[in-house]
Amino acid sequence: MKNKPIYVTQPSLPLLAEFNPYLERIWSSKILTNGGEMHQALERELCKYLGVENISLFNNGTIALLTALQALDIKGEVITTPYSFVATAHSLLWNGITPVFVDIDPISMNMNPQKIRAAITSETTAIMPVHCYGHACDVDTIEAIADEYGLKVIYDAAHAFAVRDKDGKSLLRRGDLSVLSFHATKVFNTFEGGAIVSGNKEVKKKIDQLKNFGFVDEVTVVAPGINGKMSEINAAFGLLQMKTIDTVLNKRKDVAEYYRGQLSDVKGIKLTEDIFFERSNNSYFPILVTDEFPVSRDELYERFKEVNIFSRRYFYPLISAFPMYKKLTSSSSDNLPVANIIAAQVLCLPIHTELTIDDLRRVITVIKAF
Ligand code: T4K
Repeated sequence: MKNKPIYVTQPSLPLLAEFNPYLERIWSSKILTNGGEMHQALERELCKYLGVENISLFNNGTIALLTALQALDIKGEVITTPYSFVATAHSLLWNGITPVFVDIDPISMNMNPQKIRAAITSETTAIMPVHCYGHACDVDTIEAIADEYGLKVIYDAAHAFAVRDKDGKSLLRRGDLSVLSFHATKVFNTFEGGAIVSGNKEVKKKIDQLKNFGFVDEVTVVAPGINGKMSEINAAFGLLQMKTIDTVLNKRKDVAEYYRGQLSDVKGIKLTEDIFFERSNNSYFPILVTDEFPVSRDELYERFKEVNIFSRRYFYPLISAFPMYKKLTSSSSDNLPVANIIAAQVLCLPIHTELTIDDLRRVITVIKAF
């Protein structure tokens, strides 16, 4: 008999019975969407919990990214990272913007700020870095360069729920906007969902209009907006998830600490270092399988699969390798040497709240068997 499957992630779910009272309220109000009671309550609770001024909820992180670019009127070229989920760059293409990829830093695996200046042209209007795996970018350096050249900064913070920066404050308050994903695979999930964190009320107002077709009132449309609204059912689920988020973060921390303890001295396995932040959310547990390990990253990935363990190669292939990006000058491997190496070595181990100690031992046993 095969062992039970272990997935790279599983959503943390409350008891179904706990969700029923929320559903009953929605059923009796008959308000299903368009900024109802649950939606407003979740925006308030998230602002309080995350320590930010303004949040606009969305139906997913990708539509939130598209809208963030529209809200700041970003055009021309945007400097970004090839080492991310493809939605980061797709949000640029959908807005008619050309992504310009710069290489990543080998330690943080985030955009290397030292590479930004050389990528700036007269067409550049913004920088879109990603806090990959919830690891904070070097925000001070990125924002200093942006200020010098008059560029906007939109962080793809899809992985960075509740991450604090080195001052102990919310990482999400940095830059002009930060975009979150509340997808089922994320630390905090609303089934599907996302949000934009903005620093001022005027921008939030614009974002809220854009996610509602551009309506300002019943008869006035000021922009070609989109339908990016989060439904009441998703918002209600988010309110319920807020009750357990600290337990979820602590459990993830325990898993990460176990892996670190077990893997720190395995020859050929390199662990990431948390350098720029004080509180990580452990949304992923990436390891690098280097040449010193007895088998390749892909052989280890396949071995895991044989024993019903589903690790993932986030983020391989690089975004720049996909057909719609391949022809860009900035996609050449000469321009992205570090990203190419990391993408060939990375493997994300299972990390979520449902993992038992036996599950974790199974993962470690596979690695140590080589
Ligand atoms: N920017 C960044 C940096 C992102 O990482 C993402 C999304 C976005 C933007 C866009 O945000 P959203 O528009 O998605 O809100 C997943 C997710 O679909 C995607 O949200 C996420 N990043 C990306 C990194 O991963 P897949 O194709 O790897 O997911 P999938 O379906 O293979 O799921 C992985 C594992 O999770 C499964 O083996 C089992 C488990 N799982 C998955 C789902 C969907 C569950 O247990 N339950 C579920 O409902 O893309």
